[in-house]
Amino acid sequence: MPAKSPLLTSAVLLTWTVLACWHPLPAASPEDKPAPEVPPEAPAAKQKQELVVDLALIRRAVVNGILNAREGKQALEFDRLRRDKKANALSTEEVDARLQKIGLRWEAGVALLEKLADATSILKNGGFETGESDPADGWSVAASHPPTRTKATSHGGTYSVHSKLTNDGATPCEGLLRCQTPIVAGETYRLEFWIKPVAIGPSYVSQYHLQWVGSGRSTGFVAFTAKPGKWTKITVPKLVAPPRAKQAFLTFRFVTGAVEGGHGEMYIDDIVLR
Ligand SMILES: [Ca+2]
Repeated sequence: MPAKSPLLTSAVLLTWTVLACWHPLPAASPEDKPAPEVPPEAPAAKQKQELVVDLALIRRAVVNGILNAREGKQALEFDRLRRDKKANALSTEEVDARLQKIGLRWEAGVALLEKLADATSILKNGGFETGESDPADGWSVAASHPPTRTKATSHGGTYSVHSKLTNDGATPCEGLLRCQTPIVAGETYRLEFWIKPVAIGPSYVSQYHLQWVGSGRSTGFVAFTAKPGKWTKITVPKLVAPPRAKQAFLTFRFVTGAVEGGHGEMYIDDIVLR
């Protein structure tokens, strides 16, 4: 057997050493990039999470004034119908017969379940429907031009909150809408709300700010906007409560800059954190 050349032996050893030490780096994924703490203005969720309709949820919706007792019963029965239809491919006649028994049209049933989804929110009175005074139960307002509760328009129910700012000369205006709710550190939350801008004038900015009380962290002020004239849903997914966070302190800020003619007007409704 011919002796191995020392050169070949060294080459083999080197290859083995390199192979043994080489750990391929994982492929770069979007998560590797330093992501902003929260995504900026995000479009409405394309896929809604499946709503689990049970008696506890119905009870919560009724207690919070999201549905009345009759609607609660209808929502429960409609959800059963929806599931049966999906599983058993019911005929049109069978669906119609059951809808008649429930006392609903299909679209009305879907609308009830959408309202019911708000009952999964950990924010109380996100639709501003309850409260004797301005702004509404569970909310506070502040700054030079505080927003007001109104019946002028709403996304859901009767009420929404309105902010209208018009600079006097170049003096800026600001309105704050706030609420606070207990949260669980480490859990992932999702913020949803509806806005209807009326006018977005020079220097006008609308923002949300979520402070994780107890952790010293926040999302910072994040701007949101939409086309004036119609209700638009803003969704902020994947808000992870940091360690030691005990409460979420949510602020909506409407503000103009120090410019002549600065103005802006917006309605906000159905604010949900879940
Ligand atoms: Ca409302």
